Amino acid sequence: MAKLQAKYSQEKEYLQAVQEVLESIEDVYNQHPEFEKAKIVERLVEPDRIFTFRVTWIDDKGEVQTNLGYRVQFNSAIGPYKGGLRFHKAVTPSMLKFLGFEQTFKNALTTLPMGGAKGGSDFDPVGKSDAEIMRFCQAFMLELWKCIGPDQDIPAGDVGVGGREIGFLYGMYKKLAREYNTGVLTGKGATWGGSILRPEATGFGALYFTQHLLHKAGKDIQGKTVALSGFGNVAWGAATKAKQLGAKVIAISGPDGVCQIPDGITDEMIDYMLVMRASNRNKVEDMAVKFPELAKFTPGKKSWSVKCDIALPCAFQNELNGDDAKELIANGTWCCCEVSNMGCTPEAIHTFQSNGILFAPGKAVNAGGVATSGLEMTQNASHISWSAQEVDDKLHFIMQSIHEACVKYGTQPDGHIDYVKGANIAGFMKVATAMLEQGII
Ligand code: 2IT
Repeated sequence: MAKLQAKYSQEKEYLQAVQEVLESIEDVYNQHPEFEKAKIVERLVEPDRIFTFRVTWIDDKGEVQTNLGYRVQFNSAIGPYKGGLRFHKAVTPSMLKFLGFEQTFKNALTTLPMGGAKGGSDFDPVGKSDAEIMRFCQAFMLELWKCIGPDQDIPAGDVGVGGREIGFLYGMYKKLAREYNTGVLTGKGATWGGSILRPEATGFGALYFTQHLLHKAGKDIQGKTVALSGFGNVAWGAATKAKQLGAKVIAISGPDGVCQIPDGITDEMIDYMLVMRASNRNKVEDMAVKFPELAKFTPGKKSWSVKCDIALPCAFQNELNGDDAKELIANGTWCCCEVSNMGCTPEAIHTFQSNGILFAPGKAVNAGGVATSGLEMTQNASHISWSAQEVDDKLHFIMQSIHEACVKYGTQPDGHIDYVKGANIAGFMKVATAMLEQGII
């Protein structure tokens, strides 16, 4: 860790993600001298390769714009590179390295054979027209297509990249590669190889995981209040399933503030989240404008200021800090499942764990998204399409398996379950064993 800190002193998110995993696996690592001999950790913390490219496109005013594009192929020990693309103004190599590193362990937890990757651009979708989004996606693919393939590297969506963007990206990929294998990207439209339930999968899977966690702790989600952050694809899926399971979603949020919904979110409001996301306005206030009787907007506040039983960060890394965790606990919150990647700061996780709050990390909770991408790849490779029921059954089974793996590796001598350790050790053991068996490469 000290060596990495010296070498990558500017890469805060990457160092944070690596530190959490290395702390979790220390004891297990020391029990396996063969890992040390093969320098598994030294190899595992470095991406296999990073592609960096310039993306130039023309905006609606006719002005030339230039952004940077990246693809971080992190680890291929258990399968081809797999992970999303993030379009956000704050994207840096550090951010994508942390996400690719996390993805490697998350994908290992899914039970499916997928390595870890991440990519994206510092392109800011906020305020962009559909035509600008299309031209950017096409320009991005002009470079990316050489790096990817259905058996090499399979990108998908992440923050700022949803079904619309995947459509534009796939259209350009076909033109360039003259390859018509839809398996090169996941999160596609339902009529051209997309899996039913992929849009819902991250949020649904997160709620299935939360159900298992609560059940193990002798609790039930029925009738509980849930505060979640964001209003994008992940928050939408989480709100949908939370409501279906009988919970009351009383807060959603955006970069502009929080919307409190004291009587619980309605189906119409959940549908409106999709409209808000597609508008590229990035303002949660729009919910309160549309539903003034049901939602109250407070600028500058987070969902963590709202009294709730269960907190579900669904937006961005480090969106819930130590002070937020203290505020939640003071307001009676007793469970936090991280749905965003690294949504909680180390201080927040420490605060939750030392106060006996049920806590589970993103790489376990949100793995249903990429798992369903894996199911999409399977359907594409066999030229078939499963029903919603079939996909949902498989997603259920995968989330249950991930929960069991966390329990297996995370149960402490005093009987309590450390889900952070459990997820990290379970993912690590699978990747490390595969690396060991494949020799020094
Ligand atoms: O963080 C994630 O797991 C994703 N953005 C989904 C990746 C994927 O390949 O479906």
